Amino acid sequence: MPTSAGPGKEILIAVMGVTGAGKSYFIREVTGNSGVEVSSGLHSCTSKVGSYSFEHAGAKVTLVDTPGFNDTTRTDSEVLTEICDWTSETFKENRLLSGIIYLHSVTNVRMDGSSVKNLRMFQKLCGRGALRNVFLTTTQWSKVTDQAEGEIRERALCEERNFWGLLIERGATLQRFHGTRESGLKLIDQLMSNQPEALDIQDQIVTQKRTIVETDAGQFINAELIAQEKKYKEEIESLERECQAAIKEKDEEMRELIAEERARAQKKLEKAVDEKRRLEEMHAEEMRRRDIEKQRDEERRKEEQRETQEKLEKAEAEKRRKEEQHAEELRKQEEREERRIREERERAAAEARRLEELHAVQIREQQEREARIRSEEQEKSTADLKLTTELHAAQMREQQEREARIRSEEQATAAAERGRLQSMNQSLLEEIRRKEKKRGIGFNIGPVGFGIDF
Ligand SMILES: Nc1nc2c(ncn2[C@@H]2O[C@H](COP(=O)(O)OP(=O)(O)O)[C@@H](O)[C@H]2O)c(=O)[nH]1
Ligand SMILES: [Mg+2]
Repeated sequence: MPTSAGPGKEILIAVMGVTGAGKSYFIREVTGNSGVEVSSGLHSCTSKVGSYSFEHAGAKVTLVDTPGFNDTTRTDSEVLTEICDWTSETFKENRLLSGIIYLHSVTNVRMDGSSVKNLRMFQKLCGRGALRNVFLTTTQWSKVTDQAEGEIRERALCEERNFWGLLIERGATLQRFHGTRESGLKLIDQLMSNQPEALDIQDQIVTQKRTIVETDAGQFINAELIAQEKKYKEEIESLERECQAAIKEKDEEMRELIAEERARAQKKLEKAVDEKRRLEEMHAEEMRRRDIEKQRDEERRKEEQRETQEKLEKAEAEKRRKEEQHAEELRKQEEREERRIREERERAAAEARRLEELHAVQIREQQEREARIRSEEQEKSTADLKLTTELHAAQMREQQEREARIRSEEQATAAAERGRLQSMNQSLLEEIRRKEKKRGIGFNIGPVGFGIDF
């Protein structure tokens, strides 16, 4: 069962093979879409690429019907162009193929030229990378009367390296489609879990920007046409010679047969030449388109460059503006910061001043307090001193008075003593005088020279 499919996911599967292989039949059976046109004869119905989607296993499965390179109504280059347009478009939309179912009718008794050419074209379109997503599928088994015969043909397809052998060696898988929806869904279920891959043609056209003629598939068609041109020219020359011989031999019947043959070869040659010319014109046209596209790309590139330059300049200007704005903001911020610091300093200075003043006031108060205390102490000590002095003075006075009193008392005592002594002396002198008088000697004794000092 598929694992990688999920809701909303698209599984893209291309159905390829020669006209008549059963591509449209397969798609109609699997999708159940009766609108898919299945051919009833040898003429092809699928001349254009057509997509048919249906819901399956929770995913949208899109089957893509492609024209074969043996289309009865279109040339190989037209078919290639049709396929290139579709593959390029889906590649640009990032829609890669999860699988390619390459159909081949098992009723084909042998590998005819168109089957081989178609397979070569398929190889060129697909490349080696996407081969692991390729189912080489045999169809129309119900039409084979002898199953064993069908199996022999299938085995021959796989064993022949020029046909499916090499592709199987390189990763493609052999499958069978039994003509029923169930059988078709079995194939799709196996492809759903594949890793989608790009085809070589998508890479060459979209990524490498080659023209269709320059792609491997385009080169293959071109080489085929050159080979055809050469082959038909040689065929015509040979028929020409045969015709001359018939004329020489006067074989009118043979000459007519050869002339018819030559006319057919001539027609084929003209067709090949025509297609080759168309291919060349297509190439020239594509080259012109590519040149115009290149020119447009160049102009777009220049325009983009100019726009990028403008954007760059704008971005530069914007950057400058932002830088200036930032610088301005920084400057303002710095100014704010400076102002804040200044204010802070001023506030701090004011606070310091206030504190100083407060301190000075406190000191002053302290000093005043101290001075007051000192003065009070001084006053007190002065008063004490005065008191002491007064006390001392009083004591001195008392002392002096006492001394004076004592002196005075002593003086008085001394004076009294002197008086007493003087009176004693007087008394003594009078005594002497009186005694002298009596003996008749008179002398005058004055106060004797002695005295008593105190
Ligand atoms: N029975 C049977 N017929 C088939 C099968 N595939 C294709 N056909 C018939 O083969 C013819 C060509 O088929 P178609 O799908 O148109 O081929 P296309 O050119 O590859 O698209 C048609 O008549 C189909 O009915 C098949 O698997 N079984
Ligand atoms: Mg068809």
